[in-house]
Amino acid sequence: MASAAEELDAVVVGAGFAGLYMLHRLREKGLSVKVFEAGADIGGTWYWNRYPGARCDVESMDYSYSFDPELEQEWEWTEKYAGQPEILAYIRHVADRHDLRKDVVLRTKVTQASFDEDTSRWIVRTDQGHEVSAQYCVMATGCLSVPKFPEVPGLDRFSGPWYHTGLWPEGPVDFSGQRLGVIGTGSSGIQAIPHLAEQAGELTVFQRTPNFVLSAFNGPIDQERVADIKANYRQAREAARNSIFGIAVDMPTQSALEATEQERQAAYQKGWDRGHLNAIIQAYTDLIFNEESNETAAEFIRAQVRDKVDDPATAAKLEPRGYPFGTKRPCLDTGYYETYNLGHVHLVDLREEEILEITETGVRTTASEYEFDSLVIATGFDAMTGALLDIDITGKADQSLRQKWQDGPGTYLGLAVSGFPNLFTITGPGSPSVLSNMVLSIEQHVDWISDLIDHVAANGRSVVEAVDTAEKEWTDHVRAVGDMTLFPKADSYYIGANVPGKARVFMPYVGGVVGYRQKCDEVAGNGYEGFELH
Ligand code: NA7
Repeated sequence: MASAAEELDAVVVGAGFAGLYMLHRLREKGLSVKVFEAGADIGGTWYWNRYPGARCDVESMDYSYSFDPELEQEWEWTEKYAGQPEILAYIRHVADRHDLRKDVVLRTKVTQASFDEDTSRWIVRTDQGHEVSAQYCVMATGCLSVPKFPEVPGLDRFSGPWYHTGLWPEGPVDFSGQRLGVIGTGSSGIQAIPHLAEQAGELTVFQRTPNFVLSAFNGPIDQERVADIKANYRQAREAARNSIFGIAVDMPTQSALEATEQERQAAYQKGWDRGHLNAIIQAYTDLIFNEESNETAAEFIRAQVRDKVDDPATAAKLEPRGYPFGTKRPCLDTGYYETYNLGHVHLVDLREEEILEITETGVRTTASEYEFDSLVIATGFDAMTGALLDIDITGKADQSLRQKWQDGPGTYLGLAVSGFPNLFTITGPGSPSVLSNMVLSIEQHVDWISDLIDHVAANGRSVVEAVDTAEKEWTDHVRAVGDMTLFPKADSYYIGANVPGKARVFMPYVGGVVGYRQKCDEVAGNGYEGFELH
């Protein structure tokens, strides 16, 4: 255990993709850094989400660090979309390669961070009794790291084992022959369900909102494509940086309504066959802005559902309706819809019957009582702000972040918060974050923060703080851009709708990775306008 008030240059909270790269960059400058990580190992999201079928929905060649060109060449991904074990192995490899583990304290949760105005330092405390004092505090806590549970009573009473997808145990879990219930059909549920169906004797899925599920067409990685990317990795990375979602795709030039029905079908089919999260949404310029255009893509996907699911009544329940395509994160699947053609897999539509409680033996709804041996809870996360507000963070004048963000998060560029000097949030609310290739956005944030820290030192100062007016202006801009799109029309975690009582505010910046990067570079180029140095 650390001695009381150990003095550091920086504390980083979280040892996932973001925290590990931040550690690397800060240590390169010769700063003393400690990373606190709640998990028993490094990896963040990829440590916790080890449910069967857990897989990235960004292609392996894109979802990887770019800062180490040798690593880029050496590492060999085996699949188009890497599974959780492979991504975790990659993160561990990077940590060993750069000797990062020695500064990571595992099994340790940061509980409190307070800015001491007398010393201009952060005092950070953990559940293991650490108390450290640091000039900088970097929150690399992840956007999807605080699990959300169903809002119905009784999970504690259920007599069988239950598992949240985001807190999956390390050891093997065997559902062979069991009566298994799954609550939730977001990416986690959709990835897990085909695997769970292989084991379970009877599998019952509780669906509240049907999702738009695109086929991943996953498989062994295309070696020709790998060779091509590796030969031109710098250009490939640059293209990704200059894209909307941090993944380079051909940019559309036409509105969906300008195309004929036949042209649209061909374009959507091409996007579908590509097996890619953004290929359909970026088939036309206006799918995310215009409901009528959006509906043409939505209907194309519904037709795929009808095609794949044998029973028309089940297909009708699975057809996504009630919100525009793309405004809740679409899912990439392997065999999801086909799973409902198996005789032992049942779908309960929670728009027809509501869950009232979880009982000792299963789930009771307004229509029926279902008995289970085990339950899988795939109900997602308190996204974007959950992990930040989980920590008791106090800035200047004893203002708490929880207080400040009561009506929704306000940040400058999603990176900094006024009143909280020398505190940075990697992929924080107000940055492209969950609407982008996270690894790419993480690298951009870490590099930018790292340059800002250099700037502070080069100016002989020790404190940097976002200016209140710059924060307000940026936060208004984030909302205004969100309002130009169809995103606010869905009850998504992007808008906090999945957590009862959470302020309904659109949190990620949807202006695109390329424009966001330009803005950050512009701010830096103008002497870090919107920040004050002390
Ligand atoms: P998501 O995408 O938030 O999905 C959670 C799912 O759980 C979704 O279908 C929810 O329905 C459902 N849910 C949530 N609460 C309940 C209750 N109380 N009752 C029934 N169903 C409920 O989380 P995931 O873990 O699947 O994916 C998170 C991200 O990981 C994903 O976006 C990718 O980036 C990877 P709802 O739609 O809210 O009606």
